[in-house]
Order: sequence, then structure tokens, then C-alpha cells
Amino acid sequence: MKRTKFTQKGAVCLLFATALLVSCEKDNPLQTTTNGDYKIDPVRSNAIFSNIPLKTFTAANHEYTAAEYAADFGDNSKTDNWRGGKQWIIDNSLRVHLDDGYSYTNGLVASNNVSDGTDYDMSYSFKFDPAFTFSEGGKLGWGFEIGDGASACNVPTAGHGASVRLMWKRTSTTTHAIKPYVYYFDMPNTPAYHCGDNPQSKQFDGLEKGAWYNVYIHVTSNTYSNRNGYLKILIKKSTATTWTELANIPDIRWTNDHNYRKITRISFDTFRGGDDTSWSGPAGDIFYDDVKVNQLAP
Ligand SMILES: [Ca+2]
Repeated sequence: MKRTKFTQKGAVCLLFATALLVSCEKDNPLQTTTNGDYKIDPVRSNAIFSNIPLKTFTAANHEYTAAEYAADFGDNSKTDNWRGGKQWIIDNSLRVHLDDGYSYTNGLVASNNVSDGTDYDMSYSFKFDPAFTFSEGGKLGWGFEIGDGASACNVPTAGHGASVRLMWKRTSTTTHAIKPYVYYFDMPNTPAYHCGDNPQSKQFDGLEKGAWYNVYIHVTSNTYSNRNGYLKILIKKSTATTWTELANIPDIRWTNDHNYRKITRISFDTFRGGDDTSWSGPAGDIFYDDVKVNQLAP
């Protein structure tokens, strides 16, 4: 991560400066060339936000580029599969296209650096295209990363990270649900069950294509090795007046290491799976709208 690199570079620089009394180039976006002219830092990073105001994607239809995404959501230096031609602003929303197949390679895995905080919430809306085929399921929407994050069926037993995302998932041959998909220090860890957990086994049944849904996610860090973190996830069909609770946990332990307790990034994942062909499905689109993120405490 960029901040880590700066820290290491700074530490090395300080060491040499102390030992050899040489000067060090500062991590300044405006640097002076030998002839005195200013030059632009070639690795200039995007801003890192603590609040992302409501995005409603009202611009005329056009491809939504990684640069545009970074301008709206902040530093996205970890995003490595933003795929040209697959993300568009369409009809007042953000459309993410899935290719035929499964895994993150057929979809989107993005992540934005946000200002480290102990308390964050977010809200957004999503809609599956009316022609979408749900198949087995996958990840969708924005989520939170705590510390160094956690994913890919790796239980964070070292206490260096955690994560909160949502999945859509088959519940019968013809029905699907939205479920939490959460990694945290105290999550189950057995050979048969070590991928993202649904901590309270709650789900939102009767998922429909072509309908907008609203999501709310609130995460508070735990302290030290205490079970005092918080997770709340709510969902409703946008036409409904009442929310359904997907998680409401006042005593979750995300990590046992105080140094990794803060929320550090927001994720934005849209892909089928899973990592085997049982998750495969045809090409299709998922739409997003009305996203905002708020830091509630540093
Ligand atoms: Ca909109």
C-alpha cells in the first residue's frame, strides 16, 4: 500500500541521513528538478476520503473509467482488475458487466483506500438486470475492509484484518437470497467451513431480478482483544417501508490486534463465485446507485 511504502522509504531515508549525513528527497507531490523547475510526481496518488458524498450517477451514458472511479471514491491503487468496457454509467446508475463464467476474473474486484477510522457506515442500492441469470451466486456491492482485510477462505487468525461483503446465493433450484459474507477473528474455522461467515445465519429471501434494493452497513472496530466491535447490515426492497436485518451484532471481535482494528478500505466486488465451475453463469449486468460512505469516528 502506498502509505506503507512511504513509511518504509521514510524510515530508510532517515537511517541513511543519520548515518551518512546525506539529504533525502521528500515525499512531496511537487519536487524541484536540477534546473529549478517544478515537476509533477509521477506516482501522484488520488485523494483518500473519510466521507464519500451521495453518488447518483446522473451523467450522460458513458464508460466509467478507473480514473473516474478514483476521483469519485478516492485512491484505488489496490484495484487491479478494473476492466475496460465493463463498467458504465447507464440510465442514471452504474452498471457492472459480468462475462460468461465465474470467479473475479469474469467480474470486478475493486478497493478504495479510505481514511482510517474506527466507525463507518455506508448505504447503496442495487438491481439485477431483468435478464440476469442468478445461477449459484456471487459477491456484490460495496463493503468494508478492516486492517489488512481478509478474503479467499483465509480465516484471519493472525488478527491482521477482517472484511464485510454481501453475496447473492441460491437457496433452492428456483430461489435466491442475499446473505452477509464476513471474515473476522472469531469466525468458524474448520476444514468444511472457513470461507466468509454469515454470523447470525440471517438472509433476505425471495431475491428478484429487475427490482431495486437498498442496503445499509455499519461497522465499528473492536478494541485490543475485546469482543466489543459492532456490525449492522440492513436490506429492503426499495419500494418497501421496513428493513430486514441481516446482521446486528454488538460484540463482534474483528481482530485481536489493536494495530489492525481500524476500517481502512471500502471494497466494490461484483463477480460469480467461488472458485470452481459450480459457480458459473452466463454474462449479465448488475446495476448500482445512491452510494454514500461516512466516517463516524476516526
Ligand atoms: Ca441514479
